[in-house]
Amino acid sequence: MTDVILRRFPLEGSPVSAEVITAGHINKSFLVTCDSGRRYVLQRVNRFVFHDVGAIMENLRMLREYLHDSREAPPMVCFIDTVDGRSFAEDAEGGAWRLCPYVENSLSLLRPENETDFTESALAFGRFQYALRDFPVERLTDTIPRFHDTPERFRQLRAAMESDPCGRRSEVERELDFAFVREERASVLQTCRESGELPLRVTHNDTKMSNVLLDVRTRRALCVIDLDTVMPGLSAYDFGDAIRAGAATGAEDGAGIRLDLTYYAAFVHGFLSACPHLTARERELLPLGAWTMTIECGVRFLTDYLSGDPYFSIDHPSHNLERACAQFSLAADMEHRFRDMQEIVKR
Ligand code: GN1
Ligand code: MG
Repeated sequence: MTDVILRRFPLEGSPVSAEVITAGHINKSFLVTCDSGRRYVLQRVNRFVFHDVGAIMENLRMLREYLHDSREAPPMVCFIDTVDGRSFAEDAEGGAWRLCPYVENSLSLLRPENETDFTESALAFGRFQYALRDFPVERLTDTIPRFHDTPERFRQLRAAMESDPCGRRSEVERELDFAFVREERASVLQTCRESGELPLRVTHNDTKMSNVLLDVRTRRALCVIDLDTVMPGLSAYDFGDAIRAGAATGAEDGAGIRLDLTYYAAFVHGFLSACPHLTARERELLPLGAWTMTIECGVRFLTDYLSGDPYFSIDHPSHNLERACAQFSLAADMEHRFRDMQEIVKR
């Protein structure tokens, strides 16, 4: 399949290999090497998740154009148009494929290896948000509507629980209780968004460490990647999702994970220094953002488990349940350390 698709793109040389890149739960990616030595990343976008690939590519085009002249902006990866001038190619089954140059001498870490790595990711996501602070957010299409609308995620969980299509509900009563007693607090950000108390920003919305490329030698951030969910959002989403994924004591599916406050502080430092434009209220709600994104992610994993795992790719049948439990364990630990989390932001 990749051979046929690659013919639709103007490559430097002929492709000699296409290896699967295993990172990511949604899209399928390949590292393509050409006989010229040039390397590319070829991606098949998951259309079950992203219904309008054209809208994603149009968002990215607008952002690239806007950032083009800005000196402070971190570089964005550029997708390569097909030979017939389209932003992506379609295969016979309706799959959507796109291509970008592979960033040589770069490194994508699943988790930060030290605090400096994590601060670098905070600087990269913070600079991205700062550089786009005056971009008219309303011009961006919501590529996944209500993506971080936490109350909506709870409604989806309730629906999956009630229909219980796989008969898994009885296994997860404890996790359901854990989630639903937190529903009200987890809805606070959405309420602030709707009331206008928090401003809409251009946000990345999937700010895990692996979505920043680091220079292999200097370990400085080169650019942010995985821009499919760049949409109007809250600064707390980007801060929060990064903490959820990178300031935990273990992997996203690791049993009993907790918050590492040293990593948390390293991220706060980088993010706030890159984002001097945040309002006092935005800064104040960053810790709540970390907790909310963690609960929300747990709710999404649990919903997917109850639904028979249609959304996130899994390694084994109970994977989404393990992920949900890990997120809830992390959120519970944040509740114990919430004062410290707030103090660190204030300082
Ligand atoms: C998904 O595909 P990936 O790994 O970049 C998901 C994120 C979740 C993340 C959890 C479009 O991201 O929202 O936080 O898994 N992306 C989408 O690891 O749903
Ligand atoms: Mg992603």
